[in-house]
Amino acid sequence: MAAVIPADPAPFAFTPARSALVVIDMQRDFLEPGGFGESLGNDVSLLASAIAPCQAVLAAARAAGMLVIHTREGHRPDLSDAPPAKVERGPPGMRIGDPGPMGRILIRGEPGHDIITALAPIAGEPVIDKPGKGAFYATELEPMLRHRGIEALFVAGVTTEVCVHTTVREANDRGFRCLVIADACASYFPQFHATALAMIAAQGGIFGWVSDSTRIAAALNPHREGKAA
Ligand code: TIU
Repeated sequence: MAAVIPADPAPFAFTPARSALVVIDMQRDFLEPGGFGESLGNDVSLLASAIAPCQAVLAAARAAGMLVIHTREGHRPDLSDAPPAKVERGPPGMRIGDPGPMGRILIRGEPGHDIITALAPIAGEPVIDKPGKGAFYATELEPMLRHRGIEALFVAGVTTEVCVHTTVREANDRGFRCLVIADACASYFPQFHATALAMIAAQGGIFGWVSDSTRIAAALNPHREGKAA
């Protein structure tokens, strides 16, 4: 059954069975001290505001029986999937692949690459490992969505203007309608967060819609599994 969520610039219509929640890169490497985010000179505490809203939309999506997908940004231990243009960011000795307090920075299998405990995936939720900023680049995400008939994405995670934006732009070009969950996203730069959200909703929703976790959880509530909706 179709439902509607209040959103900017216009209400967002969706069918839970044809929608997925995508939680982008809520990893220790970005949210905790000693990881990739801090190595780039950022105050990682600025991302904590997204955790509780992510928990709220995860709970609502799971209760509604929606597909939930998590992503992680990271690279192979031999860095064969990491372009030099990316590795060369940040100070030498604190770059991708260098050792840090949570293991090698932004490397798959290291403690820093894990999704934070508060948002850990549960059984049956696919985790997409991505080498780039966008979740569609060099991953299985698009066929995974097509096989399940997904046409709308609810997008949360970090950072708003980097991996969330890139993923939403990729999704929009592939024909998916994206609802970005403002308070479930965060940036090391609050002004970039605000501007990135404004950019999505501007021009009549040039590549998406913007809403928040409260409005989304309220809209999903009548669709809880086992309830008539
Ligand atoms: N640095 C920054 O803002 N973001 C990233 O490097 N990756 C993600 O956004 N996940």
